[in-house]
Amino acid sequence: MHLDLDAFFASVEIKLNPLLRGKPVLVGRVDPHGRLVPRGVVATCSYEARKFGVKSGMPLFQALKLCPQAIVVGGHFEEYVKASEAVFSITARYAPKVEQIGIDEAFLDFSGTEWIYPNLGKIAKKIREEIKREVGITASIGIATTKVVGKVASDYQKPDGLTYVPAGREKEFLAPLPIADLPGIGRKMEEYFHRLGVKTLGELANVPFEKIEVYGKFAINLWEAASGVDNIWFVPRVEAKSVSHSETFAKNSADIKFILAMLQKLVEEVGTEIRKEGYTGRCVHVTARYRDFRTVSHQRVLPYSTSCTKEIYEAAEVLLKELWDGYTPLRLVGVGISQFGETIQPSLFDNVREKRLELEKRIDQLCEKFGEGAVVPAALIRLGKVKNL
Ligand code: TTP
Ligand code: MG
Repeated sequence: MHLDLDAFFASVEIKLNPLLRGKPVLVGRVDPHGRLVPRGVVATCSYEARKFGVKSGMPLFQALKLCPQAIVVGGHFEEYVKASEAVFSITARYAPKVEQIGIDEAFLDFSGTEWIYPNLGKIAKKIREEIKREVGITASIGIATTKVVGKVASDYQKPDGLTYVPAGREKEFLAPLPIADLPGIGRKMEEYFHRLGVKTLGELANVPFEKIEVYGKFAINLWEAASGVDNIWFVPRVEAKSVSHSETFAKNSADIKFILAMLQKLVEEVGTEIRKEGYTGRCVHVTARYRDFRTVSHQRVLPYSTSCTKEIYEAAEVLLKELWDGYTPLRLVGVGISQFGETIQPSLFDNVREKRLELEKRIDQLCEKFGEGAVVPAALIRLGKVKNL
C-alpha cells in the first residue's frame, strides 16, 4: 500500500486558515518577518491552482501570471512536520511496517497480515478517515501487490483518492497510462521512448526484452516496472531518518561570519553522522531563532540524495540567507537533513562529487582516530573556543 498526502504543504496551510479552502493557494517562501519572498518558487499548490497549470518548482511570478487570483502563503515548516508525524503515527496503528519515503509519502507493508486484515480496502478507508478527522487533511492511497504499482495507483485518483489494483491485474492497470506516470522517468527518458514510438506503459511492456536489454540496466528496470514486476530500484528500502543539529549561542549574535561558521560546524556534525550511518538525504532544513524566541525554518529539496558536507552546506547557506534578515541578532541556528530515499542517482557517476565525498570520508576517519576536530575547515577556526572544537 502506498500513501501520499494531497498538496501537502498547501493542505496544512488551508487547515491553519480555513478561509483559504476552495481557493487557488500557492505555497511560497517567507522571510523571518513573515513577508513573502517575491522571487521564490512554488513549493506546492492546491488542486484549485493546478487547474491553471501551476506546478511545484515553478517561479512564483510565472505561477501568478497563470493564476493571478492565487493566494500565496507558506513558511510553517514546523506545522508540516507536525502534520506529517501525526499522519505516520496513524499509519503505524495498522501497518506492521511503515517505510517513510518523504515528508508526505510512505509504503505501508501489510504482508503476512491477511488473517487480521482480509480486506485491505477497508483498512485504507479507515486510515484515510482517521487522517481527515485527526489531522484535517486528505491522503491518496494505492493498494497493489508491488511498490511500483502501489505508487502509480496512489497517484491515479489524486486528490483524496483510493485505487485498488487486484493481484494479477497490474499489467492491465498500467497499460493505458503514459510512460511519464512511472516514477523515475525523466523528461529525457520520456523523449527517448517517444522517439521509439513508445508512449504508454503497455507499449513499453510490449517491446521485446532483447531490444530493451541493449540499453542497459535503467531501461530494463523501467521495462520490468511497466510489466508489473516488483522492482524496488527507484524506491530502495531505506529507513526513514532525519538528522539535525542545533546550537544556542553563548551570546546572541548578528555577526554573519560567526553565524556561517556555526552553520558550517553544525553541517559538519550532520554530515559526519549521516556518513557514519550510511544515510543520504534530500531535504535540507535550516532553523534560526531570534532573540525574542521567534523561530523560523526553511527547507529545500535537493535534486539528488547526498551525504556530502559541502553540498549540504551550500544549500544551508542559501536557506539561512533567505530566512535571516542579516541584522537582527540570533540566539540559535540549526540544520538538518531528512531522508527522502534515493531515486535515480546520475550523479553517482559524477567524478567531482565522488572525490569530494571520498575526501570527507577520509576526514571522518582521521577525526575518529585523532579525536573530534582533528581536521576542521579553516572557517571553523573562527569559532575558536566554541565547545567541541
Ligand atoms: P509531493 O507529494 O510531491 O507534492 P504534494 O503533496 O504537494 O502534491 P500531490 O498531491 O501531488 O502529492 O511533495 C510533498 C511536499 O514536499 C509538498 O507539499 C511540498 C514539498 N516539496 C517542496 O518543497 N519542493 C518540491 O520541489 C516538491 C516536489 C515538493
Ligand atoms: Mg503529496
